[in-house]
Amino acid sequence: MQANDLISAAERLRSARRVVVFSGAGMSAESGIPTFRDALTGLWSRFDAERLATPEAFERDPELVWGWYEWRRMKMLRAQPNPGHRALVDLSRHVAQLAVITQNVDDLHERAGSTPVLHLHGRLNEPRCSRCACAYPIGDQIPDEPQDGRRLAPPRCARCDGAIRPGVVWFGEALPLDEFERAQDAAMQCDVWMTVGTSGLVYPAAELPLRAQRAGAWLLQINPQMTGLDDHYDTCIAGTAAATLPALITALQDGARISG
Ligand code: BJW
Ligand code: ZN
Repeated sequence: MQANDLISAAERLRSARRVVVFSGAGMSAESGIPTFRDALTGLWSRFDAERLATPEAFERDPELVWGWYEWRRMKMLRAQPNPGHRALVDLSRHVAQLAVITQNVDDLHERAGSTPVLHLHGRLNEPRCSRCACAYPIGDQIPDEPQDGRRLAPPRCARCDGAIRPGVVWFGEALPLDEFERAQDAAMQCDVWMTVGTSGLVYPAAELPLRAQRAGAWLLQINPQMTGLDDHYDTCIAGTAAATLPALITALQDGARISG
């Protein structure tokens, strides 16, 4: 982790009024939730996205898809927010306005205490009917039997008997309009945009940092690896979310003590 970059990022944050944190799967990796595209540990190194993360896949084989998402939902329920999630809650006490925009389908930002959290790709704990779209109350019980991702029949809708589907945004589906519009507004209005733990490969979410930059924001990226969008960022800090974000808060607090 580069100390100078941390200090200059902390200075930017100190003078910012509106800050956006844009998170991806790397944010929750240190909570034990696998990313998608990391070469050895990513979900898609073992599972085929085409067979699992499209509306066509659910139509073709609902039991395969529902079983896989239930396995992931159980992983999420067992996971806890990591020091990176908690550092963002600390950050919100240092800036006038902090919005979290996440591509993640887990609820770890909320459980850490962040608010507001905009979910661009939906939420694992909000399944709905695939036919009439009404919400299905799934609860947060973790079964005694290990849920290992095997095929599982989706529950049926109480209103129309349609199959219940995961509450996530699959490839080819539109993002939730209200949350995407609010994310676009936040991008246009922020002074600092901070991207954490995303490969930046999935659109339209990946356009948001560029939109923020065009509107005048200063762009910071935190990721242990390079990403396709590195060249667009004003500063890239190579490090993980759970190590870098608390270090950034420490730098912010140290600077405040020195200048105060
Ligand atoms: C760490 C770390 C640590 C590791 N600390 N970091 C051009 C323009 C517009 C659209 C398209 C386009 N070309 C193609 C499209 C279509 C498509 C798309 O973008 N495809 C690309 C793959 C090319 N987009 C869509 O289909 C979207 N919809 C759409 O465009 O609709 C149009 C429409 C309009 C109107 C009506 C109808 C349609 C929808 C996209 C939905 C994406 N859904 C998924 C699955 C969600 C469900 C599920 O959970 O299964 O969302 S895909 C998957 O990727 C998931 C993620 O949110 C998303 C982003 O992944 P993320 O978070 O970046 O994870 P990784 O694994 O890629 O990266 C992890 C990063 O963390 C890495 O960089 C690591 O280094 C780092 N890391 N450990 C910090 N400890
Ligand atoms: Zn229904």
